[in-house]
Parts: sequence; C-alpha cells; structure tokens
Amino acid sequence: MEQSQPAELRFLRLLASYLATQLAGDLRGVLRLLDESLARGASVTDLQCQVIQAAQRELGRLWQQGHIGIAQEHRATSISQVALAHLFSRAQPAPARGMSVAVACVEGELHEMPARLLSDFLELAGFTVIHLGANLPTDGLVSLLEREPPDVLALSVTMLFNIPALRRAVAEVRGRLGPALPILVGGLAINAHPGLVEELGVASAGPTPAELESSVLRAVARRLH
Ligand code: B12
Repeated sequence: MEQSQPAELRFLRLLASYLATQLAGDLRGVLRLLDESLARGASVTDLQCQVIQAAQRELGRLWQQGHIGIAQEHRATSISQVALAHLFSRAQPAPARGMSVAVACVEGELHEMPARLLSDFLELAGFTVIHLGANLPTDGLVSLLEREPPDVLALSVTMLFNIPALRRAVAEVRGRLGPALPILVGGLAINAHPGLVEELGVASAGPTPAELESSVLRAVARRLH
C-alpha cells in the first residue's frame, strides 16, 4: 500500500472504489483492485474485513435507505462472493491444526456471506472447515454431525426471525449428540439478542479473525478438560 497516507484513509479510499466498482457490476474491475492492493502490500485479512465486509454492510445501508434496488444488491453481493474466493486463493494458510469446525446457517437463514467469511477466516487460520452454506435443514445438520463429527459446530444467524430455528438446532444437536460438542453461535441476530448465548449454554465470539480463532481454540480446550 502507498505509505504516504494513514492506513485508515487508504482503506476508506479503497472501500469507496471497491463499492463503486461492485455497484457498477464490474467483476474484473473488482478483482483488479484487490490484486493491485495485494501487490502494494495490503493483507488478505485487511481486504476481507476492511473492504469486502465493510462494503457488504454499506450495501445493506444503501438498500435499506432506498438508494439501490434489490437487483443491484444481488449483483453486487455475487461479485463479493467471487472476490472472497479470489482472495482466499491468494492467501497463505496457517499450518493445519488438526481441528475441524462445521459452519452452517440455521434453517431459513439465507445470509450465507457472513458464514462464508467466517469459514474463510477459520480455514486460513489452520482449521479444517466443513462449510454447509445457507438454510440448512436441522435434520440434515444433525445427520451430518453424526456421520462426520467436527471438533466445534458454528451456527450463523443473521435474521432475528431465525432465532427459533437456532433454538431447535441447538436442542436437536444436544439431544442426538449429547452435550460434549462445543457450539459457537454468531451473526447479526445474536448481537441483537443479549442473553441468548448464556440462555442456550453455547459460546460466541467477536467478528474478527483473531477473536474467532481464540474462541474456537477455547471451545476445543474446554471439551478436552
Ligand atoms: C447480501 C444481503 C442479503 C442477501 C444474502 C445473500 C448471501 N449470499 O449472503 C439476500 C438477498 C438473500 C438477503 C435477504 C434478506 N435480507 Co439481507 N442483507 C444482505 C447484506 C446487504 C449483506 C450480507 C453480507 O454479505 N454480510 C457479510 C458480512 C457483512 O456479514 P457480518 O454479519 O459482518 O459477518 C460477521 C459476523 O456476523 C460474524 N458471524 C456471522 N456468523 C457467525 C457465526 C459464528 C458462530 C460466529 C462466532 C460469528 C459469526 O462473523 C462474520 C465475519 O466477521 C446485509 C447487510 C449487513 N449489514 O450485513 C443485509 C441485511 C442482513 N438483510 C436484511 C434484510 C431485512 C433481509 C430480508 C428480510 C429482506 C427481505 N425483505 O426479503 C431477507 C431475509 C432473508 C432470510 N430469510 O434470511 C437486513 C436485516 C435487518 C435486521 N437486523 O433485521 C440487513 C442488515 C440490511 C439492512 N440494513 O436492512 N440479504
């Protein structure tokens, strides 16, 4: 990155260019912008968080305030999905830790991007991720966990109306697999629902890669003791 400007300002400028290019539907332009930033020394993590994640939040604001339509949001989000995969392919993952995390959006939850971002952070931090995508029926989740038990289960919930599905998923997983599997929950709906984490007897984490990594490690350590 150009060193003459403070880092925060550089990322704000980059965010503005990314958002404009994304909203123009210019996929190749977005990938070029990311490659140029990497070549100037930006880290993959900074680009994931300060550019793509921040742009997605801004898209939400623009849509909510009626500045863009749903089709523009869909087009821009599909570009961010390719952008995340592009960055992932250019990142140097940490050495494998021999620990696995299953990541799923609860039944009804269509916001897959937050879970994708979480999976990419964890995979690059050396965990083996079983990414199960959006709107996973609870039965399917439990069957998979029985067949391929991970070290940790991470459930993503963005919409408050999907909290009942989260409650069902936690109850079913506990009922069929017992209490030993650590469950982490997160997403906008969890942030907006204080007390839920304690009530369900699960754990959560802050959204940064470092916070997620240490929460998964804590969850695994608790299971082993
Ligand atoms: C793209 C988008 C969509 C796309 C999603 C496509 C996809 N593939 O993901 C589609 C079109 C499907 C969609 C639909 C809807 N959406 Co929408 N959407 C968005 C938008 C613009 C971006 C989402 C995104 O890319 N997030 C990526 C990043 C930004 O997510 P993140 O939350 O920062 O992720 C981190 C943390 O949450 C955390 N985390 C997430 N999961 C987990 C799990 C664990 C275990 C842990 C520890 C941490 C963790 O870690 C992540 C990485 O740091 C958001 C705006 C926003 N602020 O997110 C609105 C937004 C979430 N949507 C919103 C709404 C209202 C809807 C709809 C109800 C619209 C409608 N009327 O149909 C539907 C609901 C669909 C459903 N049933 O789920 C609102 C929600 C408002 C609210 N709080 O109630 C938002 C906030 C927009 C807004 N400002 O109004 N949406």
